[in-house]
Amino acid sequence: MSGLYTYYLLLRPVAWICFLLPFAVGLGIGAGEKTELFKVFLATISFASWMSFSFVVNAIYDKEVDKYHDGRTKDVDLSKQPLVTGEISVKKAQIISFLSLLVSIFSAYLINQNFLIAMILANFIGLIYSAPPRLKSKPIADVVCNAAAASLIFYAGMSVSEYYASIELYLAAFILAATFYIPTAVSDFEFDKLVGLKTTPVFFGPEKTLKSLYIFAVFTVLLWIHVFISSEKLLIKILSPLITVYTIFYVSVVNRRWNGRFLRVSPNLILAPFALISIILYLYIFVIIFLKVGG
Ligand code: GPP
Ligand code: MG
Repeated sequence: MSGLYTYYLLLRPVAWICFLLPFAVGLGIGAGEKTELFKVFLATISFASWMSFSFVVNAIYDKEVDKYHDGRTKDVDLSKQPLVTGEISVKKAQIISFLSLLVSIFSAYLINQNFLIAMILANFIGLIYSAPPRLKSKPIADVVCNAAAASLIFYAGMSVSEYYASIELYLAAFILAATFYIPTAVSDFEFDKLVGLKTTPVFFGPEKTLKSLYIFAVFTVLLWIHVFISSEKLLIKILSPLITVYTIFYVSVVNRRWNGRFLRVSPNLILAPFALISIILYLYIFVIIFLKVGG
């Protein structure tokens, strides 16, 4: 196995796409007069280092459970992650995670105070999600951690340009993130149950958890319709109908894939559209910056 691939399995950059989307949407919504190319660059470094920190900490604390993974429904086969195979030592992984944390916080410090606070909190959630109190193994807390992390990184994205939205937008982001996260937790159900992780679907049962998804979806759709009506931002006007339609599509696909015993949804159902929209948003941000410089 090549050295680079070992680090790919440790850092899992493809899985970062889940959080890149809310970050890029935040950057995009904030983009305007105050946006600076250098700050967008630094913020992206801070984002990537936060993800690196969170995933390396996750690999360290999941070392004993990941070895039982069957390789399905994930971005990588976790049983081949380098702490399980011994290719990277725990000590080395700890050093990588610590350096990632330092880079994430230091680059955030160079941007502004609100961005720094958001990144400190995001890194803190990344830590307690996997390390004791290990919220990933506590019902509801696992969903709250992921939804809170997505909302925080969304806020962080906007704060790069010192743009701040009304509370409903953060709430809409939180509920949306929970709606998208829950099915991924249900598809992990068999594995999590096997290794003794008390995630939301393990605690409530996968069927009940999937049923709750309808309620989450209704709230998501209502909140994004409200956001669409109340916001004057063109980008929000464009994104909210897309979000509403994709939420309905996603929830209906997920429910059709449930076979009464387990859920198999391809991670690409999230990763592909999230990656595409993130790329478009970065291009949009560059256009805004260059128009500003030119004009
Ligand atoms: C992997 O968790 C997910 C993360 C490390 C990201 C969480 C980051 C936050 C800031 C909340 P997992 O162990 O539950 O899933 P997997 O089985 O894919 O490793
Ligand atoms: Mg893990």
